[in-house]
Amino acid sequence: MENFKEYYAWLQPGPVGCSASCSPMRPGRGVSLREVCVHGSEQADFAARELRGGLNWLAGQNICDENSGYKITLGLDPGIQAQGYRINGDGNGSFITGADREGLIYGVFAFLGKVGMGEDLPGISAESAPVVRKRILNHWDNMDGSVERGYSGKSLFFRDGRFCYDPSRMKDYARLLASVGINELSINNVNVTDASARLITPELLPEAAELAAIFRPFGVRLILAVDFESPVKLGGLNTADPLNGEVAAWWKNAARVVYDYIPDLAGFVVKADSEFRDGPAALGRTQADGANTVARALKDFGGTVYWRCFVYNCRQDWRDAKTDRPKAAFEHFYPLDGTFDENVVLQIKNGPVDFQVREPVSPLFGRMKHTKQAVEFQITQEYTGQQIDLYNLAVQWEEFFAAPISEHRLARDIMGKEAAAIAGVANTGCDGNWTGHLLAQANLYAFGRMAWDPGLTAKQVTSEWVCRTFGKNTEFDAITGMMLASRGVYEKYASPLGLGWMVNINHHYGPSPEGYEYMKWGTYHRADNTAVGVDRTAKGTGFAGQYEPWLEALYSDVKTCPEELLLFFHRVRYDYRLKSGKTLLQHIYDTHFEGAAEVQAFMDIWDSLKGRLPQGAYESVADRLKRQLQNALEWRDVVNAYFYRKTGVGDEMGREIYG
Ligand code: GCV
Repeated sequence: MENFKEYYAWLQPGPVGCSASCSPMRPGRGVSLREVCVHGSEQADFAARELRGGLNWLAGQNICDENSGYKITLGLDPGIQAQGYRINGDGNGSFITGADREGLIYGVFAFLGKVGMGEDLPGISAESAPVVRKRILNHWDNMDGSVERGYSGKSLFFRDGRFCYDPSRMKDYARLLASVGINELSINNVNVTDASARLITPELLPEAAELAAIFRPFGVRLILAVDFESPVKLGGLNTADPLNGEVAAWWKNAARVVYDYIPDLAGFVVKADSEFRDGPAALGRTQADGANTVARALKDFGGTVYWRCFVYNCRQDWRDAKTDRPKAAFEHFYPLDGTFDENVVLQIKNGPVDFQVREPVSPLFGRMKHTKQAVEFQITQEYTGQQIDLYNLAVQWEEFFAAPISEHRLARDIMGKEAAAIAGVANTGCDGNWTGHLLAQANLYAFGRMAWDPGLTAKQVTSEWVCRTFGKNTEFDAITGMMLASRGVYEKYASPLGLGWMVNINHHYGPSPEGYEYMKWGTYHRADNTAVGVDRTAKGTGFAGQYEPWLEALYSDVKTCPEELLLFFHRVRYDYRLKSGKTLLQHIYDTHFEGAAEVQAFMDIWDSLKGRLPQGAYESVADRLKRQLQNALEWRDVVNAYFYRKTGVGDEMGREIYG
């Protein structure tokens, strides 16, 4: 594995990407990559170049590419479902056929992926098309180079108020994203600043257009985050009221300018009426008024408005036990179902609160039947270990897709239907390996793969990533195993039974059981000396009533509520017996001891692979695991001490709890 570089992520060069037993130089049936030649029509030009480059990369030298040997033919077939591809082959050659240019590129990357994993060239056959047409990566990058909730170094795009990037690295990034099917990319933070608001002005648009040109051939279209207040801040108007004619005209003109520079811009993403940002509600208008005005400006250019539903009161009084933050998005948006324009997509966080380790599916999914929606996941690990702790998000996303949204439908069932898009907040930055923690690359990989096909399992995508990154080797199944376990382990030491929010304030790493308890953010667990959790049934805040009756009933009964969400929906006494027979309190103690011990077990597994993995990769992950253990021990001791102090009841097994 001497050519291994973390930077190459899952696109490692072939002789490195595979162990000796599956060298792609001899993929089988006598076909050597060197003997391959690539053919394609003019329309297939870019894809053919990528394929040649990819094969050279995998072969470790240039393929012969003469009109002889094993021929790979690229072509288009509009009969295939949009963005889809088909790959087949016979003894003499392979055919990669795309529905369109995008589909062809995806076909090429799928083919290269399979070669990289050691499949025989003639045997490679596949047919696939994305379930969800828009697969979006949202960067929260600021123009000063910082990244909100970024754990992988500085911004890939900006520095000191300007665009600043290495074009060849940017091309590698575009390739990485396209290789997992990501086709839209917003580059700036939804918390738009005065500096980034100017991205839609001629001052910065020429540079934005240059960036768009790098991503375009890879089928990745840019999105810009815009400020709802732009008509005031940029246009000098005295209001941003979406029903004001001048405001609507301002947006139309702004859109015309933007599309002059970037004719294929995918659209704008907007965070309004959220976390101190103004929006239509602040002006007495609805979210539909706001979204539709911007959407009408983009319509003629084929653009979409991604309107975020993260609208809630972030100035709540903790004494007010009636207002319940998870209810907010539904209250604002559900009554407006059917009133949004065709080119509005409501971007809804996967859960009703804010990317916690465990939340139910947002009740908006499935209930808004006449409005296009995007699921928003957080790939960057804000609440899930910040790319210090190992946390494989594919497991969480698989659970999301498999969760019921009504009696007869799972979240997966609306993907590609009401859910027209899947967006993920990026976990990438300027760090050499893109994601800080090497194993966090798997989260970006899984995001793209699962947005393409929400039916994929965490096991499939994680083992694929391990194989493509480290090579095909059964010993590496242990890596897949620990990655798949990692979400559960983190949950054990960080967040009992759907409680969430016991994090340190602001930066959100490490434990602080009452960090948010008396704050304005609406995130309370209300632990006292007899019970903990929030009653969100009809007897409590009524949040459960936002689901369809069947689901409301399921969540509202303490006996049928999934135990992992127990404290999200119920206020439960510490002596309540869980299905295991343990008391709630003992369960909390046990899981915290187990979680920390399981991190130690991860370290042992990783240690056992020393010498089999590239040294640098081994060391960088070993170092993160060491830091994770410190974090897990801190969580264990702080949370256990907290509940011990509340209850005065010790651990049944007599383990040390700091009183
Ligand atoms: C971009 C959370 C994060 C914020 C983020 C916000 C959002 O509250 O802590 O950093 O802001 O979500 O999704 O808009």
